[in-house]
Amino acid sequence: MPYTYDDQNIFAKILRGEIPNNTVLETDHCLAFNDIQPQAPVHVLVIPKGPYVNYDHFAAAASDAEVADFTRTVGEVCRITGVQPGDGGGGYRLISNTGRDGVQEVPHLHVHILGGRVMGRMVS
Ligand code: IU
Repeated sequence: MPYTYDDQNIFAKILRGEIPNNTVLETDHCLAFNDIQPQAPVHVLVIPKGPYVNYDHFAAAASDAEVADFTRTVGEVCRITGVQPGDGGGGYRLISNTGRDGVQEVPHLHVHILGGRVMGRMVS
């Protein structure tokens, strides 16, 4: 599936520094920042710096270095924010809304990290 990246999307503007963000962590290939409408005590978005529309696009087109950095950044943010699961406690939920049926709003890949409270069961 070919993807056309819209460089006017809000996360592209954040990456270019045109819109401020509350950064949690920046790496060579990723930016992690607090969601402006948090749904949990910890609600961080992790995005790649590369122009990837969604998870499907990223999985097919990103380099191994980008994929590795993304995965490690998610883990590092969980450690920094204190939501990583210990012995029987903590933990978090990862969500990446993808495409129309996933009800993705911003067309730049992002993974939501949600934590700091017990999540509800996923029913929809
Ligand atoms: P979605 O998976 O595309 O639905 O999530 C988009 C998220 O981006 C949503 O949780 C918004 O609150 C968040 N967000 C943001 O953090 N900063 C912004 O300027 C905008 C949206 I617009």
